Amino acid sequence: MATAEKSVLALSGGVGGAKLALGLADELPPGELHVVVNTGDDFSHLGLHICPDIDTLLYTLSGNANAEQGWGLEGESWNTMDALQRLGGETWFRLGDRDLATHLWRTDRLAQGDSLLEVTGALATRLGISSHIHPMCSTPVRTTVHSEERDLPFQQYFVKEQCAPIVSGFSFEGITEAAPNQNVMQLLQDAALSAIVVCPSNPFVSIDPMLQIPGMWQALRDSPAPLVMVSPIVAGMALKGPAAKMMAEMSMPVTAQGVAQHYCRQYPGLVDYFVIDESDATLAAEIAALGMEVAVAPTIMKTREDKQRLARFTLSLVGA
Ligand code: FO1
Repeated sequence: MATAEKSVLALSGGVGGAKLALGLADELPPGELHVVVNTGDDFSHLGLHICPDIDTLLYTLSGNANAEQGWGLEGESWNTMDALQRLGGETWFRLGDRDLATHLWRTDRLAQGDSLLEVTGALATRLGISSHIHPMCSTPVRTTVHSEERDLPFQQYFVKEQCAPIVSGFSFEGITEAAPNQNVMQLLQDAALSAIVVCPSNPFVSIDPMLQIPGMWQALRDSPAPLVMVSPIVAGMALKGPAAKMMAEMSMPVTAQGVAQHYCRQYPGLVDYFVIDESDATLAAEIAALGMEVAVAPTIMKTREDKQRLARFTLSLVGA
């Protein structure tokens, strides 16, 4: 996939990452943003192929996301779930009536032999999205959460058990056989790529699955484009989701520095610039000692303007 135009590549999980992806899409000319998305949260449920992070990106970038809930579509109705409940079916994972259309359409297209890459591209086009959304790979990778008592499939941990089990680690079934999305690999070698932005997503269950696909993190490190990462931990709390709880349970410091240390240890030389929130400014020197340029900015994204401001900041850091 040769890109004549300039481009920026973002790595994103679901809600937190999609916020910055939206800011980047707003700030860049149409078609310049590429987003590689975690598929470790995907699962098969009620016979449907569900891709939560891809759908959060699709709905956010097309302006249809339920911002309050953090997942699914705005203005959703729940008639199917109500009917399913009456039948005694499984309703712990809430699929809205309109959201169901996405899962039905995707599942049908996959059954007809299309790849997840093709199906995702078609969904983005039909939703009027000019950015390019790339699933991290086409073959199934499934995140397993290891807790003290047992191992749990990701959605069971996250939704059914509301992140209550104490985690001791994670594994990604299918990762060793997974091949990185070739469109992403080509983009990483393209001179037109001006920046790689790692959005403030969960390091362990959103970003790690992407980086651990064989060859992926090394290709990101070796790309001529500089890599900017935005800390998902601000003032000892996660911007969204269970990242802080997971860090505490794995005896890691629950700080932006703890996040930086994780990436330094696992992926040496990957991160060029690490963006921390103003409230964490005192950590800058210690993080810089890990071998990254540290930049301080307001990173909490409540409004659309907050998202655009952080996007402009990350892009300006690398002159993109
Ligand atoms: N998250 C929930 O907390 N409860 C749900 O019932 C739920 C349903 C759901 C349906 C479709 C979809 O695409 C996402 C959904 N999510 C739900 C969100 C999702 O499980 C998580 O946000 C991600 O996997 C974590 O990034």
